[in-house]
Amino acid sequence: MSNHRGKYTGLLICIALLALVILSLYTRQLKTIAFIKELHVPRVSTSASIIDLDGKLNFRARPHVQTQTSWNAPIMWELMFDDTLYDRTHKETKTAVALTVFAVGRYLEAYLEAFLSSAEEHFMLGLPVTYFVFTDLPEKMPKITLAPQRNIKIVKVEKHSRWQDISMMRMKIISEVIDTVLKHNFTYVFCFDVDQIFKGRFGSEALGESVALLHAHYYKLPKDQFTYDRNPESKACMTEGDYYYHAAIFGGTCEKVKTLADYCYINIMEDKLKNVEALWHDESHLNKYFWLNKPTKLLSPEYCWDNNIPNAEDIFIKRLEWAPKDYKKLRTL
Ligand code: 5GW
Ligand code: MN
Repeated sequence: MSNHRGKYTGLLICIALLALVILSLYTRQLKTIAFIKELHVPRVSTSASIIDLDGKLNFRARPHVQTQTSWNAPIMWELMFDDTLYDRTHKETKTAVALTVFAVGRYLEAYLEAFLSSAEEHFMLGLPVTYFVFTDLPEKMPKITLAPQRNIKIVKVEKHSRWQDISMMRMKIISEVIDTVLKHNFTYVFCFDVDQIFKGRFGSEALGESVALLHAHYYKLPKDQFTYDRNPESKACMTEGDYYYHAAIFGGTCEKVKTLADYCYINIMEDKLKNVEALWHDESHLNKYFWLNKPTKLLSPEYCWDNNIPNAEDIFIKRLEWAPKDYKKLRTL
């Protein structure tokens, strides 16, 4: 009898917790959405159609690296693709791309200018691109000269006191901005860390329905060394996986990226209710998402290289590099 009652109480607590998550999601959402709605985005005529040229890739161009996954998604390495074919086709179909980037607190002055001005030299040149910059310091925005067909929108966000929360709240805000603005205006959205600098072409070959990045430090390591979350208490826990993906870049169609962001945010919140935090925060949840929902395209570490890695023989072109980090300066409030 008392055993029965215990079960009921457990069930009730679970329902109450879930209701709490949904309520908190909803009320917070209302606040940010009110703000995002004020964003005026000029409607570019964009096509909803997704272009798939990946069948034309040369999977044999790079014999020393893996160029395709077991589920037949391409892994993009230099020499595999014809960049002019991708660019021409995307221009013809009027593909429009949104890039989201967060620059909160000290990250704005430390990184944003170099990130944006290098993006103007290398990111999706020739296509309409709008940068969505999320910051708590809009008045400190650097002045960047933009090429025609390229725009910047600044969205003010709160500064969270714990740095783990800044990196986690990105998922919630990305989901909201896709739902309120991006899905009406852009075919694809790419989400970037700000602490990196473009150094080479990062072009339309990187576009796809659901795009993940191979982490530069792990792409050559055996699976048992991947730093997945292994704590069964966390929703991010995984005992097996395909690759170790880097959360510094992910992208895809608005619909797919919203699904990813919602998944990560809900699971982060559920962990929070249990006082659990995944090993590598949003990245752990992102890895779980891509294990359960296979990406349709993978980017090689040529798309996000760390120059501290001594052996770069597989890296024919550095398209984006990690910016140097001074953790002490950046992470003290
Ligand atoms: C600050 C301290 C610790 C962790 C994150 C932050 C932080 C991150 C911040 O104060 N402001 C900020 O805008 N961010 C955004 O979150 C940046 O876009 C940053 O690139 C991204 C992820 O944080 P990172 O780059 O410090 O994380 P790792 O995993 O690349 O070291
Ligand atoms: Mn980073």
